[in-house]
Amino acid sequence: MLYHFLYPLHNSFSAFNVFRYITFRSIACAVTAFLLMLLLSPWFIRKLKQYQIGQVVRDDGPETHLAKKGVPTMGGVLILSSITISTLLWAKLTNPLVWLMLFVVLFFGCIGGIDDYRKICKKSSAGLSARGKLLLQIFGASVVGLFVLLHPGYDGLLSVPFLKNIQPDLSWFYVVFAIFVIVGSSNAVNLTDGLDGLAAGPIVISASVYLVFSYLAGHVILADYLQIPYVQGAGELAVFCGAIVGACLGFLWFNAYPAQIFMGDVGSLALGGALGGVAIIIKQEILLAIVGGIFVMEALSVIIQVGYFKISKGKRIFLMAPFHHHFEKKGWHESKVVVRFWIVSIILGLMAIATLKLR
Ligand code: 57M
Repeated sequence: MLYHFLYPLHNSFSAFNVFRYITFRSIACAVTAFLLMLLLSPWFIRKLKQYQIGQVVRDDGPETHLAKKGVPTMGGVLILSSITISTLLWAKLTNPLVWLMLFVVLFFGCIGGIDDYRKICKKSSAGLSARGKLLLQIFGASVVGLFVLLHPGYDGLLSVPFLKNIQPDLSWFYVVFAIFVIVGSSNAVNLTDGLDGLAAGPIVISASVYLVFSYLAGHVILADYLQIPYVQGAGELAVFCGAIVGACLGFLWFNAYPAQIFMGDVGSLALGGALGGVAIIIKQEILLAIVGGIFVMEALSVIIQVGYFKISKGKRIFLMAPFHHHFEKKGWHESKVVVRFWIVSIILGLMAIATLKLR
């Protein structure tokens, strides 16, 4: 919004020329989202306590988690508010990709919010049915897939890291692929969000990497030089990624151990869906498996554990899934698990950026 009001005045006020630069607006957006979280979280935490929107903790988890009962949750409502406000302030609002990503993050946030509300406020043992949640996620993801496939200037080509000359045209199957990436990412982040700061850290790292890739994908000269797909208008998604980085850093300030607030499904499903959506739109889908390796590992640990549990009629491969609980059961303190997962996430993020030169 600020771009549309202030950049046109740059002939009178030369300083306003800065609003044309995506780099400036991405950083400003991140700082805005961060400050909104820092300023509003104490008030929001008080409100969550006042309305008794506290975490219900299952009794079959690590014993240390029982002490977390009642911790205010649904902090994702504030995260998504900060992301939306900052993006509306700093992004070019004539760019359809900005609105598409705001739709994704808010639609997936609503799915998570309904789930949280049913679980916490209605004290029902379960939130949305798994089937209901999945169908809603598939619908949200299919909107992105159809947009990319049908919108002029976009296509169903799949880019493969390291292999610049291989770009299979998935055509209509691209919608199915987009659903797999976005729904998979949403649920993987949801499973990861099981320790203080465990989800927010890798989200900040992943969104930072996608901020860089969005900028490059939207820059016709740099995209050509780096031999990555040029995606018209993708640069504005760097501003959106900046909002995610800033909002999650601000959330981490209060979610760091011992957490004063959890993000809830409203946050984890939305942020995972947003990462998947950006990956699809800027055509860096497979890259998400690298930079979001922590999320992939956590989801795979559950798939392997549940699958083996059923096949072996009750045996387990891990002490507990998702993977972070396995290390807790091995005696690692929660903070040690989280910081070590962050370290792995940073290494994966650096490897993801390195793929730019490995083509
Ligand atoms: C998402 N939710 C956390 C919080 C957060 C199939 C099975 C693997 C599903 C899985 C599951 O239920 N996943 C749901 C994980 C929960 O966090 C809430 O959920 C939101 C994110 N969706 O924002 O509101 C708990 O996580 C802890 N937490 C923190 N700090 C945070 O910043 O400490 C969360 C955020 C919170 C809090 O304790 O209550 C969760 O873990 O439920 N199930 C599991 O993850 C369970 N694993 C399991 O059942 N494993 C079995 C299966 C695979 C056979 C096994 O390995 O044998 C574990 N989760 C819990 N208890 N809570 C273990 C049992």
